[in-house]
Amino acid sequence: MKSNLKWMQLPDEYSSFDRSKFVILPISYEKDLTYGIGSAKGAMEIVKASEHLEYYDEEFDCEFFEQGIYLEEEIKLCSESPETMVEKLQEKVASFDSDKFVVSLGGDHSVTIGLVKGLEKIHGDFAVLQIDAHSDFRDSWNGSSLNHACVMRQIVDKHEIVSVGIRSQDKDERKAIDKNDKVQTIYAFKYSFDKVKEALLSLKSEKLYITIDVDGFDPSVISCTGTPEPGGLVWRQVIDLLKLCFEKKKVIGCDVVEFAPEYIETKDKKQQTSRSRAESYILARLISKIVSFEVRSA
Ligand SMILES: [Mn+2]
Repeated sequence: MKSNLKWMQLPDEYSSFDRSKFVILPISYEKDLTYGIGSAKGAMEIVKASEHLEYYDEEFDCEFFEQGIYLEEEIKLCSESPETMVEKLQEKVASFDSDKFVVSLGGDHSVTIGLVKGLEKIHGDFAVLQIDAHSDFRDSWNGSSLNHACVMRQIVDKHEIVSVGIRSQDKDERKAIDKNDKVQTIYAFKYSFDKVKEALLSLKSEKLYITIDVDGFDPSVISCTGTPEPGGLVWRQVIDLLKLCFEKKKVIGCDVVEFAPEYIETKDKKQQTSRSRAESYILARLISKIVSFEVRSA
């Protein structure tokens, strides 16, 4: 059954596929997680929260929906193998024309493997900026190399990587990253805007894909995620660094992953906790900022 949900409940004029530059792609997928669960439901909670967004962005002085924002049907992949998930997302993303800007929501971080493969077919060469608490650079995890702990390791052979906000890793990951000259890591404890700028300017590719694991944020901003880590990036830091990406590079798309909403059961219904509801809204707002950056920089 097709749902009637629309991003921000935009009228048809601003939300039909043909007239929209932006495509929101909600993904439900989680497998073999490390600690907490629930990222399968993250995308649709962000979509529902988008209903409460203002149509105007004060920072960029623009009505960012004007180029159109189309909401795809939710892609449900929880019962699929990691291999099938990667294949299906790759096909889906490769089916869009290069003038669409795809914003994928949800799932655990392994979805990025499929999304990036799909974008390779459209855009060829590009670098990847990762906002994350974890390096995600393991060779395999729980018996699979297509696991959320291995995402960047899967991507690095074809793409330069800038990782920002990292504050949790394994010794072997550290060794692998240090000897791989395609990876630049800006650890959370050494974070500065200038370091991000320097890293972006050093990239060979003009094009950039952005993957945002919500645990890159400090838990005071986003706590509903499988593995929250203290000492992360705050809202303003993330907004400023994203803005910089759009100023310095041609951003070709992005994803926001690992949001795991929390629920409480009352006698007649199950609903998000107030914290989780707030975070769904914060992430919807993050998407409207990203759309604004692209509208302003295009
Ligand atoms: Mn991650």
